[in-house]
Amino acid sequence: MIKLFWCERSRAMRGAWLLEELGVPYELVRIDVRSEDPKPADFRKASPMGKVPAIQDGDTSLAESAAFSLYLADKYTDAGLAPLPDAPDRGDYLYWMIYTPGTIEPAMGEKFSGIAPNKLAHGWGDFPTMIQVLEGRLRDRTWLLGDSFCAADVLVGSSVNFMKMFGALPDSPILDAYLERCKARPAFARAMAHEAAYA
Ligand SMILES: N[C@@H](CCC(=O)N[C@@H](CS)C(=O)NCC(=O)O)C(=O)O
Repeated sequence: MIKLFWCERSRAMRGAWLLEELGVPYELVRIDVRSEDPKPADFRKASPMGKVPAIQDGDTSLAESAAFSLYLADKYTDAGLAPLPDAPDRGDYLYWMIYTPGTIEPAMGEKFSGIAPNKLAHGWGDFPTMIQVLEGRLRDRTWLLGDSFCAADVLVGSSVNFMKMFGALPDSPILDAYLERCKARPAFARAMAHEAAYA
């Protein structure tokens, strides 16, 4: 069975959410990333940076939520969370899969750390443009690819949730409505239920 290396109140929620959306059984392995205690060897192998979430699936183990989400959504293709490689929206899908690690997260770092925006020099653009581009994408769409929910919605939806929780989300009816749609998904609620044990 797939192991999900997970910690409460962390980005690991998105790993649980994806696995719940896929309907794949998994074992939740809690790693307390806030403690200095030595971590198990299988976790250290999966996550050289010592970060959650990470997964182990047989001989394959990897961290970085976008990386393992690509892996899982392609492996469990019947769940319909990833367009097939030759589908017309595969390019859009890949772009939005990488929007979280490539653009949202560094732009959040810019905002939280008070780094001066410099979209010419910074690979992620800047925080206001990141929000503007996301709003533009979701203005007339239910989900990032239109009518069908995909794995990129797990990554981006969880990032929007994160920004909302930390007061970093500007006033945005478009992103607020998107977040409500994400939260209304039964798989989101099942992933959040893991948190309750550590509240
Ligand atoms: N880019 C990573 C970010 C993961 C990450 O930063 N996880 C944090 C918790 S939210 C962590 O494990 N921090 C512990 C540490 O770095 O020691 C991903 O998307 O999976």
